[in-house]
Amino acid sequence: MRTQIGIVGAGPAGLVLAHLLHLQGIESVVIESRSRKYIEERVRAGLLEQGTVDLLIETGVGERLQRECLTHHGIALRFNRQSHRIDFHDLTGGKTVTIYAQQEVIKDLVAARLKSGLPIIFEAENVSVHGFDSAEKPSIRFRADGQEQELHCDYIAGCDGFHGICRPSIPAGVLTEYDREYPFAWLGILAYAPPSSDELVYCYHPRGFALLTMSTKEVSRLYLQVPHDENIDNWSDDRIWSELRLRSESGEPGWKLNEGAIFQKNIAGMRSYVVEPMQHGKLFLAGDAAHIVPPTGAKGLNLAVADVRIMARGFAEFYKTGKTEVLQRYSEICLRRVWKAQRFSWWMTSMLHKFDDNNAFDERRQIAELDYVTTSRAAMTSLAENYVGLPWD
Ligand code: RFL
Ligand code: PHB
Repeated sequence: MRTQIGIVGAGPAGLVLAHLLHLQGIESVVIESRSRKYIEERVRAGLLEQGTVDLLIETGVGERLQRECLTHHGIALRFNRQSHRIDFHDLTGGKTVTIYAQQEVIKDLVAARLKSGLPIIFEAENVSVHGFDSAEKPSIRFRADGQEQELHCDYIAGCDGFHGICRPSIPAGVLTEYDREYPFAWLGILAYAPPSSDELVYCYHPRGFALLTMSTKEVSRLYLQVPHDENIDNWSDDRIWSELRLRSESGEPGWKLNEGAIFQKNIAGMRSYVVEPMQHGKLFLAGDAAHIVPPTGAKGLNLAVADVRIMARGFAEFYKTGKTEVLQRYSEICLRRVWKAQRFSWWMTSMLHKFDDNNAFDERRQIAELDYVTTSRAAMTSLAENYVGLPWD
């Protein structure tokens, strides 16, 4: 089997890349270890930056998104029992963010690709990448439909997420890892309860952080800061609701947390991680395969899309002109944006979470920071422009 670009992973990075390449007339094959059903049903958050939404619409896969999404013009930061709104629309010259779950983006991209008759190989086993750092042509070996197969290609795109095989296939000594783990995790739930507020509410509370967000107008998505090694069995539905009520309490007249049946519960760790460079020979990494952020800034999917936008530009330049200027600078171009998103995600996380080693000084400082961010137009603008997404490059 032969193609121009072999793509490992059918997450947002792999599928958006395959779509952008197709629009440029570049062939690719997507190789995914899970089933179509699994990737289309894996429930993930989906807060999309303005630029991500614009890209999906402009490239013809935003039709259902436009019909079903929820557009948000701002968020609230809540502390000392008071909410403070950050008005993105006003502060960024009309930009907004959009709620549309990640698995819905996946469904739309898979449907578009299959409708065009283009290949995605699901349930590929023993995927491995070869020949990307030598003069020979790269290839991807895997087992599918009961047969060992090999895909020969010009380049490999490693879009296989944080636990994938592409990054670890790069020889030792090439990559430098930058890593920070946080001493807490997020317990997340989905509940059949209409959102209590039209916009997201980020709550700083002496008991720990809480986030009120939503999946649809009928389903709330709610998060609580918990210790990093917390066991989900310690959290009954009653305990979750009582903790959410406490942490989201507000003096606003009429404030009430809407409650309902919880139908999903999980705990996810928090980490900041980057590898440099994001490329080696003819293997290019994108999305979570190269970097992860704590979810407080809602940047993960958006960064994955931003990476593959640059990668697609590089491949287009190569196939049109034979030049590799953009490909050679791929890592450098992406990392400037990645590090700004890392900084923002770390800053939001540090400002809003309770750290066990915080003393009374740190707590006062955190409140002063929140007070500043919600009263200075300059500080609010800085938060807003990062949240809606910095320019692509
Ligand atoms: P993905 O989505 O992990 O996709 C990788 C794909 O590769 C497949 N794979 C393999 N395929 C072949 N061979 C192998 N050996 C393979 N190994 C793995 C996997 O099955 C999968 O299909 O990576 P990608 O494409 O880079 O996309 C990254 C995003 O998914 C991720 O950053 C976001 O989910 C992060 N994230 C959020 N991002 C946002 O932009 N907005 C949000 O609101 C948001 N909220 C979140 C989040 C992540 C969270 N968790 C679970 C940490 C909230 C949470 C709680
Ligand atoms: C979500 O909707 O699940 C979500 C929103 C914003 C975040 C993280 C998660 O910062």
